[in-house]
Amino acid sequence: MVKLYPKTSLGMGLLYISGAISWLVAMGIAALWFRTILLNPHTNPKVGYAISPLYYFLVTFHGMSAMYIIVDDLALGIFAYALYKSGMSIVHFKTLTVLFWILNLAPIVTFAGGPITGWYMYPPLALQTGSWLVYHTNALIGLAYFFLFLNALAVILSSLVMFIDAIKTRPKEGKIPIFAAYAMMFAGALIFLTEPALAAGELWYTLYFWAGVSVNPLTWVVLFWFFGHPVVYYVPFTVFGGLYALIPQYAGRPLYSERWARWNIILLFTFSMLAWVHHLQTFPLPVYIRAFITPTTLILAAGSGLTVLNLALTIFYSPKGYNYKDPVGFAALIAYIGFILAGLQALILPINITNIIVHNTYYVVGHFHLMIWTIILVGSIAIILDMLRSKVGATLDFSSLSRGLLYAGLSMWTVGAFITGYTMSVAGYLGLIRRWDAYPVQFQPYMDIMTYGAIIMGASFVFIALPIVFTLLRVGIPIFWTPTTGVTTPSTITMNINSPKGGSGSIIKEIKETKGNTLDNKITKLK
Ligand SMILES: [Cu+2]
Repeated sequence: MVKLYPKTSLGMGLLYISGAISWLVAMGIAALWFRTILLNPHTNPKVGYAISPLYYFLVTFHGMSAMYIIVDDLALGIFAYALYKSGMSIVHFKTLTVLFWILNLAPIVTFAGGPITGWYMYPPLALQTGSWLVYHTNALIGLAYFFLFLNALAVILSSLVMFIDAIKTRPKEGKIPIFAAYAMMFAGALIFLTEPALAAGELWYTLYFWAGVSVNPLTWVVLFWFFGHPVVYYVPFTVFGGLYALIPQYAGRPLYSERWARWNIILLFTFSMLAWVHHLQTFPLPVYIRAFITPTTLILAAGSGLTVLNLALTIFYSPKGYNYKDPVGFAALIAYIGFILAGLQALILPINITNIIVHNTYYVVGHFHLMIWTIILVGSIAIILDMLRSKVGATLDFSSLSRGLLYAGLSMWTVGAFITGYTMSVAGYLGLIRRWDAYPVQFQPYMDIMTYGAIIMGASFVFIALPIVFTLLRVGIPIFWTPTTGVTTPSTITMNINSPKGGSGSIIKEIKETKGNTLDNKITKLK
């Protein structure tokens, strides 16, 4: 069961993951709700635009809960697990638990005010009382921004504390394992270096409402995107670390090139903080800045390409073939293939000449949702399933019911995601602008398909969530988990020692687990 005050690294990981799942459900409901609104293009002036404020609130809630809460919960939860899996550990359990609750609960005060500012909160609209459905006084809107500031502060401190704990418990000899190394850089350093820009902006807005401090719109935009671009990498690049650990396990061989994977950290880390300028493409930028946008973004894409190639070669040179029949192996593979398809779709975006065709349209929405639905969500699910396996211990494994729900759910999810994502892309290419509830009627068939795809995804999410949530709540364990007999089946005997379950693999796994737990225990005792 998830402990509200965990004392192990694995428990801390599961706490943050539970936060992510809770908010994911809320933001998913918001998405289905505004998708239902979009089934009607509200273009009839007689009817008026009465539903627009609700639509814009749901869109804002959707974006804010994703970017300010869920991605951080997921990245930090995976970070804690990466430490556990690498024989490292969290040290500051009490601090991180308090930070977890601030991170997750503070934004409720903001949402209660009914913001329709969009998650990027651009001035001057976000500084007008009319941009809030419930809060209408300076004091209350200042409070709403202050609680967002507290959320950002908790994110920064969580990543910093976990990073420090990782350094404290790093292996005495040899390199930091690749999973933990990625987590340290992308769920640790990247967060505490870029999130302060958001925190500063939010504090600035608070002071605007509470003390009349003036806000410079262009400075806001620069501050915001210095955070707003890297934030999209908090989870994917941390998940890369997880895939570097999981895919070799299911391919039954070591990673094709660990050296590439390590060098790639430097490339991804540097360029993820340079590429944000591409968010200013509709600003009247000088040519040299435009010339900066395309290569920085494409070099970053090349770093992702290197990850893809490294994993492809690992799968291709697998001695016994990739084990996609395991739910974790299956999810990792879907995340990987989805990432390639979602990445290719995006290549025209950073190029100045082609960006103009699709800028601010559903094409962009299609791009980042395909990324979110594959590498971020399915990639995290692969890691979460692996976490659950570590949690229940080597004597239990997914039951046939769990496997059925996970395969069906993940397949259905992927089908829905590609229907919705590619329809978004096509509609965007044809000129459908983002964030319109009163959109031109000729786009209605596309909107309908997107909504039906989203409903498929919503339904499939229930399939995937059932075994995960029940295990986290420690309900129905005998239904979702069956004992591993300990008798090795022929297929597992011949597999690599890192085989995910059964046979010799389970012994190795048990040793690893004991190692992780002992370290956790030692640290708890030390405190
Ligand atoms: Cu960007």
